[in-house]
Amino acid sequence: MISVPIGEPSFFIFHLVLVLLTIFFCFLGSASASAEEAAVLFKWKASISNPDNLLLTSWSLQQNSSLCSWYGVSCINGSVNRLNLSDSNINGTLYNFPFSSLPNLEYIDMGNNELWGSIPPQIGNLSKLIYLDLQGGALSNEIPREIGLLKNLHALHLNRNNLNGSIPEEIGQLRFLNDLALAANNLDGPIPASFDVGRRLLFYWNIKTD
Ligand SMILES: *[C@@H]1O[C@H](CO)[C@@H](O)[C@H](O)[C@H]1NC(C)=O
Ligand SMILES: *[C@@H]1O[C@H](CO)[C@@H](O)[C@H](O)[C@H]1NC(C)=O
Ligand SMILES: *[C@@H]1O[C@H](CO)[C@@H](O)[C@H](O)[C@H]1NC(C)=O
Ligand SMILES: *[C@@H]1O[C@H](CO)[C@@H](O)[C@H](O)[C@H]1NC(C)=O
Ligand SMILES: *[C@@H]1O[C@H](CO)[C@@H](O)[C@H](O)[C@H]1NC(C)=O
Ligand SMILES: CC(=O)N[C@H]1CO[C@H](CO)[C@@H](O)[C@@H]1O
Repeated sequence: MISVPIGEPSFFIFHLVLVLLTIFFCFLGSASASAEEAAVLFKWKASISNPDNLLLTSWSLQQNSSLCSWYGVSCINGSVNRLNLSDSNINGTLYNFPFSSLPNLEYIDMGNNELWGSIPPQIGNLSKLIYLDLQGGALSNEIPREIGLLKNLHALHLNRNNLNGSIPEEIGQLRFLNDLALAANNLDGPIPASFDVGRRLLFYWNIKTD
């Protein structure tokens, strides 16, 4: 007969099991989060005009490939925190970019590629975004007003594209923004009144403020 221990030892074992289960589910949680983020980023890669881009070879859903070691991807706790695809010869649009599925993304650097089409309004879903660089592409149409939802944004570089229309009023409400580059587009109209007077010209002329 096996005697089941009662009293303190079983209490201890109960707690041990609880701790182990917690660790297990945390691990499982972050593993499934990264599997989902890998799947949506892979889908975006498949949507670009040159998914065979050699720099993106590591972007694979094979078992031996892990999201956090993909080219240009940096993670915190298994979730994508930084995406740096600057100067990577990417020809494509942002229409399939998983803006709603990368909740921990803080830095996007996709400058100096062949990005075209418009900037989707879903960009406003990246609520933790601090840094957004889409300069040096062929992005067209207007800057979406949803950019004003990126409350943590410090730097916004959209210079050297084909953006048109007026600068959305909402940009003036981004209180941490101190580095705005909009030069070399087809933007027109006045600087929105929402920009505070001290920062106006500096912003317009694309100079960093502090
Ligand atoms: C980018 O892809 C489009 C569509 O496939 C193609 O027409 C265009 O020439 C490409 N641009 C460059 C610079 O390769
Ligand atoms: C993963 O496996 C595939 C197919 O077996 C192989 O071609 C690729 O080089 C491997 N990648 C890594 C990062 O080991
Ligand atoms: C990573 O996850 C652990 C456990 O959930 C948490 O305590 C820690 O603050 C997280 N680290 C960051 C940088 O978010
Ligand atoms: C992205 O990588 C380039 C080249 O390594 C580097 O110059 C740039 O500062 C990086 N951008 C960010 C936001 O880390
Ligand atoms: C911006 O450009 C697009 C096409 O490139 C055009 O349809 C649209 O009318 C332009 N918008 C403004 C405000 O000029
Ligand atoms: C999940 C989420 O925040 N979705 C939003 C993404 O952005 C679009 C366009 O702004 C909204 O309509 C969604 O509600």
